[in-house]
Amino acid sequence: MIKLLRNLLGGIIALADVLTRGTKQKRSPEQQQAVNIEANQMALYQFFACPFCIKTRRAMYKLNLPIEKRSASEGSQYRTELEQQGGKVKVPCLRIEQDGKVQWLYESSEIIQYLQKRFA
Ligand SMILES: N[C@@H](CCC(=O)N[C@@H](CS)C(=O)NCC(=O)O)C(=O)O
Repeated sequence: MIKLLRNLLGGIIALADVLTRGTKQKRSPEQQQAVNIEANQMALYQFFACPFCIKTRRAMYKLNLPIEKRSASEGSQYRTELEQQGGKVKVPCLRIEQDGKVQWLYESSEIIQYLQKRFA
């Protein structure tokens, strides 16, 4: 029951987010292409209705970052990956691949700060 209410509330927040997102950051086609290539090296492990994930997805949208979203719902392959490779099942978590190394960044505020520093 609590889970259902939590998901319902999360769904409402997710809808409100989509309706109030505003505009994306604009770049030249060349700049955006370069950003897309970098974003391709990342993936966000998340739950659809988690408020911390919604906050993070909102920042990704505003920064115009086409980062793949991977649902870490129960029983999913991505949940197992997150637990085994990231170290714990907590979302959001940003998987960053760079120079042949993989980093798992937890905490919505840290993820947003990282993305703003790198792409804003
Ligand atoms: N301080 C964290 C909170 C993240 C958090 O509490 N995430 C919850 C979902 S809303 C979670 O992953 N819980 C583990 C689980 O449900 O298995 C952040 O800002 O990212």
